[in-house]
Amino acid sequence: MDIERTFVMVKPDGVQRGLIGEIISRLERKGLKIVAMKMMKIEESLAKEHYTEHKERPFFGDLISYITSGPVVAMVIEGKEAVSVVRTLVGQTNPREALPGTIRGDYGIDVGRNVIHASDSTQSADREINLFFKEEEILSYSKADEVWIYE
Ligand code: IDP
Ligand code: MG
Repeated sequence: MDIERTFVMVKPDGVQRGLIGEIISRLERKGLKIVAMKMMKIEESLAKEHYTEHKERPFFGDLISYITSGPVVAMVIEGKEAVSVVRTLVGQTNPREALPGTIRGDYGIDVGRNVIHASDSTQSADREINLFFKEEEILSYSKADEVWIYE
């Protein structure tokens, strides 16, 4: 089975708007497994490292202010093809273009307030997981429902 790990984060707007539970519920109900999770305030240096691919973009400064503006909930999510499965649940970057039924489609309007982050590839996932979590913070365990989720 193609079990992958991906990095997911409820962004400061998601926390402030009381959407932590809603977002985690959607990931759980899909059948994904949470293998690490913490609430934290992102330091500017970590924010810049996390979003380094966007450092030349005009919105970079606003993005760093946004992501460091309040607590976030960072997670490592595991499952079969978890990277693309979670990106599908999250929806398009611009919430106005994201389909209803996706997290951004249901909960956002502006691209600079799009509620959630999820890694876009397995390489990004590895990089982002290593930025936010130590190896010992990521748990390996079986869930009782696995046999009902995977054939
Ligand atoms: P993603 O979060 O869907 O992977 P990216 O293109 O990697 O989208 O952009 C990272 C984040 O930067 C977005 O989630 C959004 O918060 C912000 N962002 C992207 N494009 C814009 C923009 O044009 N204006 C303002 N913020 C943007
Ligand atoms: Mg991205």
